[in-house]
Amino acid sequence: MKEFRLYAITGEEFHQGRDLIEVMEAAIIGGVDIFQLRDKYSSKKIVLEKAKRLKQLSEKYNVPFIVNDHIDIALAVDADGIHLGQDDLPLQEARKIFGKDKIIGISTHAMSEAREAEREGADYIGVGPIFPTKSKVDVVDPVTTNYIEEVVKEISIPFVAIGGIKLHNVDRVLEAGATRICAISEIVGSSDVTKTCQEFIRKIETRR
Ligand code: TZP
Ligand code: MG
Repeated sequence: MKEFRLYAITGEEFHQGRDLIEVMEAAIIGGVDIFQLRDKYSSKKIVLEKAKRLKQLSEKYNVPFIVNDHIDIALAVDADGIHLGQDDLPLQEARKIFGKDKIIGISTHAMSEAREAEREGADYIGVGPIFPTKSKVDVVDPVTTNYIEEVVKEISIPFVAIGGIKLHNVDRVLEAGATRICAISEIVGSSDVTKTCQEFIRKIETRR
Protein backbone atom coordinates (compact mmCIF):
# COMPACT_ATOMS: atom_id res chain seq x y z
CA MET A 1 0.00 0.00 0.00
CA LYS A 2 0.96 3.63 -0.49
CA GLU A 3 3.01 5.11 2.38
CA PHE A 4 1.04 7.20 4.86
CA ARG A 5 1.68 9.28 7.99
CA LEU A 6 -1.58 10.61 9.36
CA TYR A 7 -4.78 8.52 9.39
CA ALA A 8 -8.07 10.19 10.35
CA ILE A 9 -11.22 8.33 11.34
CA THR A 10 -14.68 9.88 11.33
CA GLY A 11 -16.40 10.31 14.67
CA GLU A 12 -19.48 12.36 14.06
CA GLU A 13 -20.21 12.74 17.77
CA PHE A 14 -17.16 15.06 17.79
CA HIS A 15 -17.91 16.99 14.59
CA GLN A 16 -19.76 19.78 16.48
CA GLY A 17 -22.58 19.93 13.95
CA ARG A 18 -20.23 20.32 11.00
CA ASP A 19 -20.85 18.25 7.89
CA LEU A 20 -18.98 14.98 7.53
CA ILE A 21 -17.41 15.94 4.20
CA GLU A 22 -16.41 19.41 5.40
CA VAL A 23 -14.56 17.94 8.39
CA MET A 24 -12.77 15.23 6.44
CA GLU A 25 -11.85 17.62 3.63
CA ALA A 26 -10.30 19.99 6.18
CA ALA A 27 -8.31 17.03 7.54
CA ILE A 28 -7.04 16.08 4.08
CA ILE A 29 -6.04 19.68 3.39
CA GLY A 30 -4.08 19.59 6.67
CA GLY A 31 -2.15 16.50 5.59
CA VAL A 32 -4.27 13.44 6.37
CA ASP A 33 -3.19 10.90 3.75
CA ILE A 34 -5.63 8.04 4.52
CA PHE A 35 -9.07 8.16 6.12
CA GLN A 36 -11.76 5.84 7.40
CA LEU A 37 -15.53 5.90 7.73
CA ARG A 38 -16.40 4.53 11.16
CA ASP A 39 -20.07 4.65 12.11
CA LYS A 40 -21.25 2.19 14.75
CA TYR A 41 -24.73 3.67 15.12
CA SER A 42 -26.38 4.32 11.74
CA SER A 43 -28.32 1.90 9.57
CA LYS A 44 -26.52 0.25 6.66
CA LYS A 45 -28.44 2.45 4.27
CA ILE A 46 -27.17 5.62 5.95
CA VAL A 47 -23.60 4.29 6.21
CA LEU A 48 -23.73 3.50 2.48
CA GLU A 49 -24.79 7.08 1.67
CA LYS A 50 -21.91 8.45 3.75
CA ALA A 51 -19.50 6.03 2.09
CA LYS A 52 -20.56 7.22 -1.38
CA ARG A 53 -19.87 10.84 -0.45
CA LEU A 54 -16.53 10.04 1.14
CA LYS A 55 -15.49 7.99 -1.88
CA GLN A 56 -15.95 11.12 -4.01
CA LEU A 57 -13.79 13.07 -1.58
CA SER A 58 -11.15 10.35 -1.76
CA GLU A 59 -11.10 10.60 -5.56
CA LYS A 60 -10.94 14.40 -5.52
CA TYR A 61 -7.75 14.36 -3.41
CA ASN A 62 -6.39 10.93 -4.38
CA VAL A 63 -6.31 9.86 -0.72
CA PRO A 64 -7.18 6.23 0.14
CA PHE A 65 -10.59 5.63 1.68
CA ILE A 66 -11.17 2.80 4.16
CA VAL A 67 -14.53 1.53 5.47
CA ASN A 68 -14.76 0.16 9.00
CA ASP A 69 -16.62 -3.13 9.56
CA HIS A 70 -18.80 -3.29 6.41
CA ILE A 71 -17.14 -5.24 3.61
CA ASP A 72 -20.34 -5.11 1.53
CA ILE A 73 -20.39 -1.31 1.67
CA ALA A 74 -16.66 -1.15 0.89
CA LEU A 75 -17.31 -3.27 -2.20
CA ALA A 76 -20.43 -1.33 -3.22
CA VAL A 77 -18.59 2.01 -3.30
CA ASP A 78 -15.26 0.57 -4.47
CA ALA A 79 -13.43 1.80 -1.37
CA ASP A 80 -9.67 1.33 -1.25
CA GLY A 81 -9.84 -0.80 1.84
CA ILE A 82 -11.59 -2.14 4.90
CA HIS A 83 -10.63 -2.09 8.55
CA LEU A 84 -11.54 -5.10 10.69
CA GLY A 85 -11.41 -5.77 14.40
CA GLN A 86 -10.64 -9.02 16.17
CA ASP A 87 -14.34 -9.99 16.25
CA ASP A 88 -15.13 -9.11 12.63
CA LEU A 89 -14.91 -11.26 9.51
CA PRO A 90 -11.59 -13.16 9.68
CA LEU A 91 -8.84 -11.72 7.48
CA GLN A 92 -8.51 -14.74 5.18
CA GLU A 93 -12.25 -14.73 4.41
CA ALA A 94 -12.22 -10.98 3.90
CA ARG A 95 -9.30 -11.34 1.48
CA LYS A 96 -11.24 -13.91 -0.58
CA ILE A 97 -14.17 -11.53 -0.93
CA PHE A 98 -12.23 -8.29 -1.26
CA GLY A 99 -9.32 -9.33 -3.45
CA LYS A 100 -5.58 -9.09 -3.18
CA ASP A 101 -5.24 -5.53 -4.44
CA LYS A 102 -7.41 -3.93 -1.76
CA ILE A 103 -6.15 -2.70 1.59
CA ILE A 104 -7.10 -4.72 4.66
CA GLY A 105 -6.24 -3.28 8.07
CA ILE A 106 -6.60 -5.17 11.34
CA SER A 107 -6.91 -3.81 14.88
CA THR A 108 -4.48 -5.47 17.30
CA HIS A 109 -3.99 -5.16 21.05
CA ALA A 110 -1.27 -7.74 21.68
CA MET A 111 1.75 -9.27 19.96
CA SER A 112 -0.10 -12.53 19.30
CA GLU A 113 -2.70 -10.60 17.28
CA ALA A 114 -0.05 -8.57 15.48
CA ARG A 115 1.85 -11.71 14.47
CA GLU A 116 -1.33 -13.41 13.27
CA ALA A 117 -2.39 -10.39 11.19
CA GLU A 118 1.05 -10.22 9.57
CA ARG A 119 1.12 -13.96 8.89
CA GLU A 120 -2.32 -13.84 7.29
CA GLY A 121 -1.47 -10.96 4.96
CA ALA A 122 -2.83 -7.78 6.52
CA ASP A 123 -1.68 -4.64 4.71
CA TYR A 124 -1.35 -2.73 7.97
CA ILE A 125 -2.25 -3.15 11.62
CA GLY A 126 -3.69 -0.78 14.19
CA VAL A 127 -1.74 -0.77 17.44
CA GLY A 128 -3.68 0.42 20.44
CA PRO A 129 -5.34 1.82 22.37
CA ILE A 130 -2.10 3.46 23.44
CA PHE A 131 -3.81 5.75 25.96
CA PRO A 132 -7.31 5.77 27.49
CA THR A 133 -9.98 6.84 25.01
CA LYS A 134 -13.68 7.62 25.11
CA SER A 135 -14.11 7.16 21.36
CA LYS A 136 -14.55 3.38 21.45
CA VAL A 137 -17.26 1.72 23.51
CA ASP A 138 -15.91 -1.82 23.94
CA VAL A 139 -12.33 -0.65 24.36
CA VAL A 140 -9.68 -2.83 26.05
CA ASP A 141 -7.23 -1.45 28.62
CA PRO A 142 -4.53 0.82 27.19
CA VAL A 143 -1.63 -1.18 25.77
CA THR A 144 0.78 1.74 26.45
CA THR A 145 3.77 2.71 24.33
CA ASN A 146 5.45 -0.57 25.39
CA TYR A 147 3.36 -2.37 22.79
CA ILE A 148 4.67 0.00 20.11
CA GLU A 149 8.25 -0.88 21.08
CA GLU A 150 7.50 -4.59 20.77
CA VAL A 151 5.83 -4.16 17.39
CA VAL A 152 8.77 -2.12 16.08
CA LYS A 153 11.13 -4.97 16.98
CA GLU A 154 9.15 -7.81 15.48
CA ILE A 155 6.61 -6.74 12.87
CA SER A 156 7.54 -5.78 9.30
CA ILE A 157 4.21 -4.61 7.86
CA PRO A 158 3.14 -0.98 8.41
CA PHE A 159 1.48 -0.18 11.73
CA VAL A 160 -0.45 2.82 12.91
CA ALA A 161 -0.67 3.86 16.57
CA ILE A 162 -4.19 4.69 17.81
CA GLY A 163 -6.13 5.50 20.94
CA GLY A 164 -6.13 8.68 22.99
CA ILE A 165 -3.43 10.25 20.83
CA LYS A 166 -3.43 14.04 21.09
CA LEU A 167 -1.04 16.79 20.04
CA HIS A 168 0.15 16.99 23.64
CA ASN A 169 1.12 13.30 23.93
CA VAL A 170 2.01 12.31 20.36
CA ASP A 171 5.73 12.88 20.98
CA ARG A 172 5.74 9.94 23.40
CA VAL A 173 4.17 7.75 20.73
CA LEU A 174 6.74 8.83 18.15
CA GLU A 175 9.60 8.35 20.61
CA ALA A 176 8.47 4.74 21.12
CA GLY A 177 8.97 4.19 17.38
CA ALA A 178 5.63 4.87 15.70
CA THR A 179 5.90 6.63 12.34
CA ARG A 180 2.18 6.66 11.52
CA ILE A 181 -0.48 8.19 13.74
CA CYS A 182 -4.23 7.66 13.80
CA ALA A 183 -6.76 9.75 15.69
CA ILE A 184 -10.46 10.39 15.91
CA SER A 185 -11.37 13.01 18.54
CA GLU A 186 -8.22 15.13 18.41
CA ILE A 187 -8.65 15.61 14.66
CA VAL A 188 -12.39 15.68 13.97
CA GLY A 189 -13.23 17.37 17.26
CA SER A 190 -10.77 20.20 16.69
CA SER A 191 -12.13 23.70 16.11
CA ASP A 192 -9.42 24.05 13.44
CA VAL A 193 -9.14 20.61 11.86
CA THR A 194 -6.63 21.64 9.18
CA LYS A 195 -4.29 23.30 11.66
CA THR A 196 -4.41 20.32 14.04
CA CYS A 197 -3.46 17.98 11.19
CA GLN A 198 -0.64 20.27 10.07
CA GLU A 199 0.70 20.22 13.62
CA PHE A 200 0.53 16.40 13.76
CA ILE A 201 2.40 16.20 10.44
CA ARG A 202 5.06 18.61 11.66
CA LYS A 203 5.63 16.48 14.78
CA ILE A 204 5.71 13.22 12.80
CA GLU A 205 8.18 14.65 10.29
CA THR A 206 10.60 15.98 12.90
CA ARG A 207 10.84 12.48 14.43
CA ARG A 208 11.08 10.49 11.22
N1 TZP B 1 -9.50 1.66 18.18
C1 TZP B 1 -8.65 1.65 19.21
S1 TZP B 1 -8.72 3.08 20.09
C2 TZP B 1 -9.91 3.74 19.06
C3 TZP B 1 -10.21 2.82 18.08
C4 TZP B 1 -11.19 3.01 17.01
C5 TZP B 1 -10.49 5.09 19.27
C6 TZP B 1 -9.54 6.18 18.95
O1 TZP B 1 -10.16 7.42 19.10
P1 TZP B 1 -9.42 8.67 19.75
O2 TZP B 1 -10.49 9.71 19.85
O3 TZP B 1 -8.34 9.10 18.82
O4 TZP B 1 -8.91 8.24 21.10
MG1 MG C 1 -15.07 -3.74 13.59
